[in-house]
Amino acid sequence: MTKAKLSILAVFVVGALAATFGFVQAVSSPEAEAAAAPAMVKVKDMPPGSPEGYEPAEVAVKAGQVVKWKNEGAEAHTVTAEDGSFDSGSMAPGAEFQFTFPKAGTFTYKCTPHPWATGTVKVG
Ligand SMILES: [Cu+2]
Repeated sequence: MTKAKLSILAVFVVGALAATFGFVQAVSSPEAEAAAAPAMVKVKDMPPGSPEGYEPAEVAVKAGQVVKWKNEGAEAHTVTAEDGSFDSGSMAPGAEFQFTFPKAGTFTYKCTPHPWATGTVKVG
């Protein structure tokens, strides 16, 4: 076998190993299991000055878990991270938004049109 053919073979073998490893990791990771059960947050209307609006205002999840918000109010709302890591954009009444939290930390968010209403996601 020529050197060129050997290096093509080597690239193929390394690629196949990487693909297999990636597949096994995706199937068996705790993230994949946690993702099966999203945490739900209801979004309610937000009277001026009231800090309430997200119910519950704080949820605790594991890294890799999904949090799902549903607008149960009569007005449009958003779910907008203070650090910019996620943003639902305007959610019409009945609309849903979900986000997967990849790593541990405390993430606060607010409603852009009603910034007095805030929520927190604690990722362990
Ligand atoms: Cu709002």
